[in-house]
Amino acid sequence: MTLANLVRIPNYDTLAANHRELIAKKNEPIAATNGIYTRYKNPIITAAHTPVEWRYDLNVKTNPFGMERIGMNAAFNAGAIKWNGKYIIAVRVEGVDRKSFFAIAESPNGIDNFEFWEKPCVIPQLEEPDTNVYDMRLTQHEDGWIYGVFCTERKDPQAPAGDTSAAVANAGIVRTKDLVNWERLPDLISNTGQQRNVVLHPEFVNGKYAMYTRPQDGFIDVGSGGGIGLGYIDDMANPIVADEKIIFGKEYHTIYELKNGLGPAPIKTEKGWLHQAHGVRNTAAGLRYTIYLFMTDLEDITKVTHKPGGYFLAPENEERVGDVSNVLFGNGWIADNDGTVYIYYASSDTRMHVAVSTVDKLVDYCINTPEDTFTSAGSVQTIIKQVENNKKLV
Ligand code: M1P
Repeated sequence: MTLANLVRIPNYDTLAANHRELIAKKNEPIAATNGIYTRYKNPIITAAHTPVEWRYDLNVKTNPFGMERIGMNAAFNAGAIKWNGKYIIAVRVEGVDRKSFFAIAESPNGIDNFEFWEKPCVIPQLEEPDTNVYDMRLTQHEDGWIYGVFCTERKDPQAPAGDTSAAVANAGIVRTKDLVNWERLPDLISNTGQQRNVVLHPEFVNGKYAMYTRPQDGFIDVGSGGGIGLGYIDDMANPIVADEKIIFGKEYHTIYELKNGLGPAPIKTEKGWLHQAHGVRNTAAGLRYTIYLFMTDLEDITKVTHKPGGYFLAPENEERVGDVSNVLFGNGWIADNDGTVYIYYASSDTRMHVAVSTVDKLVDYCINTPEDTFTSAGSVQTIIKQVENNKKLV
């Protein structure tokens, strides 16, 4: 018997063994595929992946029943980056207290064995502290920093006395060189109301930082705002976003009819910038979030060049159920040097998954998938055109 065995909660060995088993579990591709991407069977990160030490006081004197002291509710909406040869995700972990925070997890291969680093990220606070932070987008910028742009949420100071839920959302900004020490920069300064789903473009544009935005009138409702915007910042230490213009608006009777927002920073390809976004529509069962792709011009990043119709990824099977059901949300992907793309997406605000494709396939998908015609008759014509073309081949 070591001293640790005597003073540690008796169930520690079981907890640690189960945790190790979960992390070591191999993932496997799901056979059914549309040829565009391959989904994988197991979620890559869940609340159960958080370290035992975050959740349990291991001292038998202060925790005689070996009970969980700090519960974790969900692990989702992760930013991603390949760094020092490892597949890194900056996960939105949510405790049972409803507070989200960021924690880094890494994998040797991008599809399984994701393991959280020892401690969650410490995000320095501004004069007005964040009440809640979530959905970090990581951008390896050509200025040499890794930026994390996330949503910071605070109570709405204009809310009437009895309203204890109204909030104000804005973009918080941090930067780092090691993913451990984070320098906090001022929050985004924009003239377009609240902001969520804000993403930094990886390259300078005419010597300026380019920032994708998502202006909104209210906290949930985008109101007259909405759409994916793009504006420019001279200095990230004074992040005033100027010349903000909507480059991809919401549109009636589409999968982004109610609202949309950019996912991760775009991937540069020979044929243009490859973008991932989420689109939201309303249904009798509530909001439905799906993921879609589009491309913009290499030189003029305001110009959308390819708009494949419909969604790219939508919730399936168990992905459909969770804290906020019928939601797929993506804010992280990694394009490897060999062209493989790891698409990290969250289901129903609860857990993280991976789907794997390639740059070539995703570009082909964007260029050759028919666009939405915005009418049923148009959809029929799109199908008939393909059938007619196919007839020449059989
Ligand atoms: O609950 C679904 C998503 O809702 C928000 O996204 P959006 O701002 O586009 O509506 C975010 O809070 C996101 O975290 C969440 O997954």
